[in-house]
Amino acid sequence: MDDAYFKFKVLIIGDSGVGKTSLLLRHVDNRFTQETLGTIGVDYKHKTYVRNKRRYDLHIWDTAGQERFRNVVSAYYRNAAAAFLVFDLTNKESFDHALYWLQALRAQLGEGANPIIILVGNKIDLTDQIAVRHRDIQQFASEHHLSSYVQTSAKDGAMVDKMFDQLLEKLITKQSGLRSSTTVTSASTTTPTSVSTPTSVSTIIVGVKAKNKQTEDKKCC
Ligand SMILES: Nc1nc2c(ncn2[C@@H]2O[C@H](COP(=O)(O)OP(=O)(O)OP(=O)(O)O)[C@@H](O)[C@H]2O)c(=O)[nH]1
Ligand SMILES: [Mg+2]
Repeated sequence: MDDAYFKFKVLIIGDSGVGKTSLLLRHVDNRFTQETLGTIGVDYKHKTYVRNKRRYDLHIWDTAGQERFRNVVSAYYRNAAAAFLVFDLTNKESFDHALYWLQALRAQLGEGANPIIILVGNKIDLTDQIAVRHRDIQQFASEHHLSSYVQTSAKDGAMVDKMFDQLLEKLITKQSGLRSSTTVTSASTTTPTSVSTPTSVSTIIVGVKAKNKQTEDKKCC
C-alpha cells in the first residue's frame, strides 16, 4: 500500500425527500428504510476506498433539503471537491429546483472552483411514476456542464455504488492531472506531511503515520 492517501470532501444536495440520505445509507451501510426522518442541517459519513494500492477517503456531507436549513447547509459547501446533485425522478418540481441547488453551490464555492458535479435521478424503481423527461435531464446536464448523469434507486441499490465509483474515478483523474503540475512533498516519510492543492480540488495528501490526524481532518472538511 502506498503511504500517501487522499481525502476529498463530497456533498449530497437537492430537494427534501429526493433520497439523499437513503443513497448514502445504501452505499455506506447497505440498508434502506421507508421511514427516514428528514435530515436536520447536515449529516456526515466517511468511507475509505483503495485504488491501485492507494487509499482514498471520501468525506461525504449529506445536507438537508428543507428550506429552513438553507443558510446552515450552504455554509458547509466550502472546499467541496465534488457534489451529487440529486432529484426525484417521480417529482418534476425536484428536477426544476436542481438549478437552484447548482447556483447556490457554485456561488458558495466561488469563481475558479471547478467541482465535479454528478446529476442523480433517484427512485428509478418507481417506473410507472417517472415524471421527468430524459431529454430534459440530458439538456440540463449538458447546458450546465455537469460531469455526468446517473439514474439510481436507493431502494433496490441500482447504480448506487456505481455513482460513488464514478465520482471517485473522476476525482482521481482530476487529482493526478493536478499533481503532475503541483509540487507534492513526499508522504513516504514518518513525518506528517500535508500539501493543500489549489482550492478547486479540495484534497489533502497525508503521511501514513500522521500524528495530527484531527488537524488534517479539520483542514479537509
Ligand atoms: N421507492 C423509493 N423510495 C425512496 C428511494 N430513495 C429514498 N426513498 C424514500 O424517499 C423518502 C425520503 O428519503 P430521504 O433519503 O429521507 O430524502 P432526503 O433527500 O434525505 O430528504 P431531506 O433529508 O429532507 O433533505 C423516504 O421515505 C425514503 O424511503 C428510492 O430509490 N426509491
Ligand atoms: Mg436526508
